Amino acid sequence: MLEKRLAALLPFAVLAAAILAVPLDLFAAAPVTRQVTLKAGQFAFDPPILRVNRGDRVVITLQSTDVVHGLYVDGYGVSTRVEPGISKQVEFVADRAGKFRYRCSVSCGNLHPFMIGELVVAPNDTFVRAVGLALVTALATLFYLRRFPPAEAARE
Ligand SMILES: [Cu+2]
Repeated sequence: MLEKRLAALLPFAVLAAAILAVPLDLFAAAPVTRQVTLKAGQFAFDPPILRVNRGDRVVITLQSTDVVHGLYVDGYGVSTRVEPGISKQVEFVADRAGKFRYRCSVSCGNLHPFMIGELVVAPNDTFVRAVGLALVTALATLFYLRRFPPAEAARE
């Protein structure tokens, strides 16, 4: 009888797997353009952390508050340099989720190696998947209880 019960739940398992496997983009919030002004100064970036969602277009206006600085974003290969008084714009699509460091790429003083910030690209779909899985679990439970009521189970 166990096989029959498991077989009855199979469609739900398939549905749950589909929710996990479906491409990220279907669940993602509509991508937006993030305009950010990033100020580089000895020896930090302001803001030190940039948070975006996967799929967002990121437009960074880089400004220097003192000497010549650079910007290099790990994993995205974004690279530019900026002179004081002249802002520089770079843009890219944050198509990979994760944490990526951005660093100054122009030797700008003795603490230059510590001039590091962090780009956080959120996967942008976890919540929707969780809701989907919870719904499938609830449906499967209801279906299972109707199909195999506990009273009948005792007789088997
Ligand atoms: Cu620098």
